[in-house]
Amino acid sequence: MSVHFDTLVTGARIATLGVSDDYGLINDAVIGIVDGRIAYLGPRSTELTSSELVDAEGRLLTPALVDCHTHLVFAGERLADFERRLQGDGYAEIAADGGGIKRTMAATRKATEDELFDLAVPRALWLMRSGVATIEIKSGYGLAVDSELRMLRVARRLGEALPVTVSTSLLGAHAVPPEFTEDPDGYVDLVCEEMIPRAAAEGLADAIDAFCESIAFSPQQVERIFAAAAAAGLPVRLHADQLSDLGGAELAASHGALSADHLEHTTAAGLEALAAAGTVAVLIPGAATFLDESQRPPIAAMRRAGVRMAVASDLNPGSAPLGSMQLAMALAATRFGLTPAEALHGATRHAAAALGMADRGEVRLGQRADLALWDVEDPAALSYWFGAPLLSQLWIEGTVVDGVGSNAG
Ligand code: DI6
Ligand code: FE
Repeated sequence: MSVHFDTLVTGARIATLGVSDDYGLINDAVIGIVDGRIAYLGPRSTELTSSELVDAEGRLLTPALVDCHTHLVFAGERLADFERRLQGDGYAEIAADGGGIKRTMAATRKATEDELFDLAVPRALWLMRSGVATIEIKSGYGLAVDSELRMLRVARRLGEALPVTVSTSLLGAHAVPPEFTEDPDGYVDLVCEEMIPRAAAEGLADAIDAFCESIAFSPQQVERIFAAAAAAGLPVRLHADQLSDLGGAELAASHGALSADHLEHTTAAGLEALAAAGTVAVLIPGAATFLDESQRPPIAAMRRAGVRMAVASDLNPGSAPLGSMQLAMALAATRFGLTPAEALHGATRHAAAALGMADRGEVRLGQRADLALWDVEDPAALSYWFGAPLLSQLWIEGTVVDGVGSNAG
């Protein structure tokens, strides 16, 4: 009796990531795809037939990558800030005198929805060319009700116009906008009483995020935002302990956050809280590298505490103009000391967990057929090459994405 598939991929070295601390490699297994799902994973046999047949010729196949932290919808670049930083000015210093997030806010508020969309499409394509099939996108450059919702609408449109899955986070609490300089708590009221309820009612946000930092929002203000998220039935995530330790990890964990992101300054107590809550630590080596921060997140302690570590690009105009998850993995290895296996788990399985998605991030029966075929054989090569385009072919929900890999098609 023959079994028919939409697609069969033969001859791949498959990094299944089905084991927690290694690649879970299987050589020369066959993957069968039906209706966008992995329907077979096992030995080759003459009974397996398919509409499409792909011979991987010994190349590496992994789950498609998941970028679980980006700010890729924005207008205006920050080249003036960049040049100032190269002259020695600090990120917080530039933010304090008119640059930083507020500079991007001014440009983003002026842009129309169509303009923001047109600017964001190529950035999403950059990530897809590095093997990404799922992208989290935050708002946070509107800092007013209408412009924040506009950013989320653009993110939703990207998910409809492109084959990638887009997961959205409302980051109204990214910075205090100029109208509220004298009344930051008044701005938090606006986030809690208008932005979050409207984003929830209009189905625009999959999660609520906040930036907990001395230059942004205090733990007390974040508490209020998280309470409003809970009232709206939305999960939370947090930019925590990036530039200083304000107890952001403990705060995120105490609200059962999906993820706590950055964590350069997190203490042992914070890591234990994350492990106990099952909150994923999202590592962002691109921002630490671009800002030339010497403080690294406590990776060894994360391992000891059993915290799941994801890796993300943070694609944004200020701290991480980084358009490649492969480069994010390479930086996670070289700058933060992750093993290449940890970096790959971090860019797939754990990143999916950071988005609350259980249907992707591994090569296993029943998972979405979001798969990346690479022009390498050894999975460590993905964390070794800096910015080389190694993607051969990308499938999203079982369908080949044209124009993003070296395999013309
Ligand atoms: N942390 C970051 O690294 C980005 N946002 C945040 O909360 C920076 C965003 C920017 O500078 O535009
Ligand atoms: Fe960020």
